[in-house]
Amino acid sequence: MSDVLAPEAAQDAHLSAAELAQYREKGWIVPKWEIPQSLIAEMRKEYDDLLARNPQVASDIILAPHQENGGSMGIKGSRKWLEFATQPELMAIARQLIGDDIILWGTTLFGKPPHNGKETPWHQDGEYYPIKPLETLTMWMPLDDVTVDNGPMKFIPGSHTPHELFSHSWKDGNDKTINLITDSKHFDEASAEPLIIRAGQVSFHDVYMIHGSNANRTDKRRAAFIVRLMPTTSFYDHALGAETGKKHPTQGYGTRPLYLVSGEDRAGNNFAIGH
Ligand SMILES: O=C(O)CCC(=O)C(=O)O
Repeated sequence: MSDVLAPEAAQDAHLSAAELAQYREKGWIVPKWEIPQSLIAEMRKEYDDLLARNPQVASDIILAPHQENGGSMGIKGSRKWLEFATQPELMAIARQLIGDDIILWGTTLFGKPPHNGKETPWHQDGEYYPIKPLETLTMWMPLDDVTVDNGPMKFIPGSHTPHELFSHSWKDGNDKTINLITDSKHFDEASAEPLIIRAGQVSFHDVYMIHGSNANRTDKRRAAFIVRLMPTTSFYDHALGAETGKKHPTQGYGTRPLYLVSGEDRAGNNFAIGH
């Protein structure tokens, strides 16, 4: 695929009414538009460089790779991840889903390395977030092709529709990327749909949707770059994040920098603590 977007490719960076309806009904959407393969190659190279610069860090979950100086895990990151996160086509699609005014408040790399890439248990993203009212759109971009075997994301379709956080229970163990797990009484695992997409495709999912991914036991990596966006009508409460984040110190919810990536701050106080 060429770097220069053909006109029809640019048009694909737009969700049709049917795609918007699918997002509302199921809780996620994979648009027709794809990240050009040349950019995927750049992202993979940036990922390899990041791992080389941070040899002390396990690749299963790396928080805030876009922060050059640390972030909550003390990663030596790079602003390149901000550029990847805010490419115009992604922003155009995000605006259709959460409106014109958008704050980027987080990025993560889930590495799913070969052979023993950790499981991400069932959860709702919103269980963790200090955002009021709770809103976040996640953009999930695999750097490698996802197969049925290498730990695809699994979604419980429609689980976002009550707009409710279900009960979660803490399960100890460092065999998983997160420890707060949605209680099984709230959903039917048999209804899960795996997200089998190739590198270049992007999935957008709702903050209330129940999802997770199995361990990767194959000999192929399944890394993904994840971006968290919120409409600026919500308030990112750093004080609450510091409190609730005590259970997840590496998440750094109390110190996350916010980036206004589209429009203006409608809540008006998101930048009161300065960024
Ligand atoms: O990449 C994964 O396997 C899990 C990602 C996830 O749970 C998320 O992005 O919310």
